[in-house]
Amino acid sequence: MSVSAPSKAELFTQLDQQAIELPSWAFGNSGTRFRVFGSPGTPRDPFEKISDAAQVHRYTGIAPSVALHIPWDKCDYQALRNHAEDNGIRLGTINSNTFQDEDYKLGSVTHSDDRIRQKAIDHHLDCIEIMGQTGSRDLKIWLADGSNYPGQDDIRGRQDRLADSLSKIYSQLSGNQRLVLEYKFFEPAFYHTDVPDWGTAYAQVAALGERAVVCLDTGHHAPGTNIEFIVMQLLRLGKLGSFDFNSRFYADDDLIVGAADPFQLFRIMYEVIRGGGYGKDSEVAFMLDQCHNIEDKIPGQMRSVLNVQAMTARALLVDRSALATAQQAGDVLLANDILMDAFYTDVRPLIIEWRERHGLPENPVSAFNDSGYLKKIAADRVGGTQAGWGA
Ligand code: LRH
Ligand code: MN
Repeated sequence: MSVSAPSKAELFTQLDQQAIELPSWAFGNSGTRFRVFGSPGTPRDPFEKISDAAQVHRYTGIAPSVALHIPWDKCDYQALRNHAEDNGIRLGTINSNTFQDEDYKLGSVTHSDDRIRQKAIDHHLDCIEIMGQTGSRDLKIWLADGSNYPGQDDIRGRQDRLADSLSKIYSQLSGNQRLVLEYKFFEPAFYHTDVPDWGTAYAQVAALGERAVVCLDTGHHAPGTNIEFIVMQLLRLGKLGSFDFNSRFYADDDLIVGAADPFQLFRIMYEVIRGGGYGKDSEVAFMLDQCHNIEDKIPGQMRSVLNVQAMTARALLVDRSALATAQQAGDVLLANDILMDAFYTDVRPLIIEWRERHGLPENPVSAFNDSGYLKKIAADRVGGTQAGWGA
């Protein structure tokens, strides 16, 4: 594709290559320590989560896979895979969970106790076995590991134990499988986190090998962080494996991506495109990682993927050759103006035309709301226990 502003046909070809993975846990109940609100029709098992996720792909055309979280989605994985494929989607990233077991209070793969560390490693080997059944490529590892008080533990020793544990997990991957390490600067640990930033994640995965990459969760940075700079650098280093998209006003709020700062999402997608991280030839996975604490979950997920699509379309419209010329010339205001021109471009008519060409409704959210699906699941899903984080 020429680096000048794409034609409509070129833009549509680019939009055809968008695929955003949905988190199974976004369809269950989540909340805060203050309250986890339920809602009628909330799924009670992974099969109902998959059924709801399939609705998002059916109306938007850009959400063909669902990430699972283990053990929250523990079930007959072959049957779940069949159920997903019967509903036109597939199972995606397998997320491990070493943050809800009493043994992991002071750490999991970083713990100084050999038994506890081996237990955490074995959980990841179980996840790799599950990937064989679900046909998943990525094992995503986010660690709550850290400490709350200075001196509580030897942060150097923990780093060395982390490296050793990750190498034992990495050695069990096969085929095209990848280990994706996610960083987060704090919470639930409040003094230090063992994988707090992109630099630490990069150092750890670089030591493992080429099938070890980094996950960038947009809610996991200190306020004021230039996230698109990190995107640029990880792409430049060939270590950007995936995104966990969400937005926030303060901390890890896990709100709808693009809701708090659509301009930031635009800047991130521009660096993804500029760095070769978008499209059919890219290995970068795009996933949502959100919690719909008070809003309806399925429309919330739809709004989220549509926000990413809209900012991707605007970023694709940047006239990169004119931008390069202005940058070379040191024309600060013109360069900024060229980027802002794309951001201020109303892409909604173009995206509606793209949907028409794919037999998708002009307004996916209202079409879904008019389908009666929410009423049906509220009526059908009575009894049982609504799915949640089980914290
Ligand atoms: C941690 C995190 C991680 C998931 C969890 C649901 O904050 O972003 O990606 O395991 O949320
Ligand atoms: Mn995440």
